[in-house]
Amino acid sequence: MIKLYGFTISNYFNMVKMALIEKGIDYEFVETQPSQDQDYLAKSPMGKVPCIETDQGFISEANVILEYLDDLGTGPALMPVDPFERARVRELMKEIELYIELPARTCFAEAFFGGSVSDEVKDTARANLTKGVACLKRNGKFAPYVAGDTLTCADIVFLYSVSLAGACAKRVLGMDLTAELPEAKKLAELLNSRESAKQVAADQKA
Ligand SMILES: N[C@@H](CCC(=O)N[C@@H](CS)C(=O)NCC(=O)O)C(=O)O
Repeated sequence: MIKLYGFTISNYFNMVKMALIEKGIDYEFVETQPSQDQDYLAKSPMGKVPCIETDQGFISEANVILEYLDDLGTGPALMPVDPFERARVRELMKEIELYIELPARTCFAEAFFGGSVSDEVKDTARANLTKGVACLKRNGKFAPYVAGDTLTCADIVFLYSVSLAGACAKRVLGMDLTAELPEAKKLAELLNSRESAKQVAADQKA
């Protein structure tokens, strides 16, 4: 059985958890904090969560894990079959992580952990987030899912990245991240109404 390492507050962890639930794959939860200990680095080479343990070994990086789970072939597909459409889903996942999640993360210390970040960092984050959201508006289909008419891995990344980045942007930058992207609000509602997302949210709350 797959073991899922991480903790329920982690948005990246929750992406993998939602995918496991969507696909109906049994897993064992191993509560784990990120760590630079040699033991954990042997599992997750950057010491980050999530990672999963399979019969063949460990895999880290959330969107790689999402695709691996889909490749197992159990449950509903979360990636298109067509190579071009698959690439489009990967493109969206990468854009969301690089241009929305990561700029927002530069302000997480102030948003969520009682720290503070400089005005310079905030200005850079604001500029990068504005570009990242414009990219998502330009490239997302929202029909109603981010890559088209079917739920894909990109929706899972979207749900847990854009919501957290939005909360961070509001708190630290006074910015409504999706003000220009009402489609994103609708999609988040749609995704949050799925049983998988409800379960993830309930576990997070607990
Ligand atoms: N690119 C990684 C990012 C994972 C990540 O940043 N996880 C956070 C927890 S939400 C973490 O482990 N942070 C500790 C660290 O960066 O050392 C992925 O896709 O899984």
